[in-house]
Amino acid sequence: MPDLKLLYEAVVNGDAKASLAITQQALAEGVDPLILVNEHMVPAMDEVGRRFEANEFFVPELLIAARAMKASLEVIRPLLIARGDKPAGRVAIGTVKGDLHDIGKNLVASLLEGGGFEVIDLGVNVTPEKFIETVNLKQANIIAMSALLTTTMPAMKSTIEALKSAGVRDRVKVLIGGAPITQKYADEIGADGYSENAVGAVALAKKAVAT
Ligand code: B12
Repeated sequence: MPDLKLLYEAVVNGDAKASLAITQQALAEGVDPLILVNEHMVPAMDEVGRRFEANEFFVPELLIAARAMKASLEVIRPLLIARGDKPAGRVAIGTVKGDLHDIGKNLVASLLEGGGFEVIDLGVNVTPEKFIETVNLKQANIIAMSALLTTTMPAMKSTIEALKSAGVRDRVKVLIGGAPITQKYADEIGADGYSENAVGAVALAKKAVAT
């Protein structure tokens, strides 16, 4: 079994080659992919964020750490998706307008697929109009929005308002998440659910389609 502390270090140091190699070895030895993500890779990104705040890291370091995390997620993603069975609902997921962070959103998307949902991934910088179009044209019954910046959080509120103005708010459940989001904020803007992590997102989505 590889030393998984090295996975944490590989992500923090942006060593994509090492991150991928350790991930592949751990998976080959039967380590649960979610343990790799939740106990090693996500804490590594938190450390990267901490160093960025402390001016020890700058944007290039964030980028190479993200690249290392993505290299590992490429091999983990199919395994998470393979856990699912029949579609439980159709989710339109995206990172809100103005925001380019997609690692957390991609993880949520993979776990939702693994949880049996059909996922339409709209990518990053998604406008309210795009969400509405997906509800209308693709009959999505859940909208999942991600935001990582305090400055882009208000785009969640504008999207919910735009859904109301377009007359489709009652056709969808709206779930939100991302590092700066809280339950209090979700309540304030009238979202139907919030979770602080991707595993919780699946539970939320299941609850949303059951009600
Ligand atoms: C990697 C990173 C980047 C990368 C992103 C690469 C990519 N492809 O995503 C790059 C370099 C591009 C970047 C850019 C910037 N970043 Co940045 N970034 C980060 C960093 C280090 C990690 C984010 C991450 O991937 N975390 C790991 C994932 C797995 O966690 P997560 O996204 O939170 O997702 C989990 C949960 O939140 C939840 N979740 C997420 N979405 C959803 C959705 C739903 C529906 C649900 C239910 C749950 C859920 O589940 C996920 C899995 O468990 C964070 C620090 C941090 N710890 O958050 C800063 C951070 C978010 N960035 C920050 C900043 C300031 C920026 C820049 C403005 C920097 C600059 N000066 O240019 C730009 C903004 C660009 C833009 N317009 O978006 C700040 C934000 C501060 C603030 N309060 O707003 C942070 C917090 C760093 C810091 N501590 O200062 N960044």
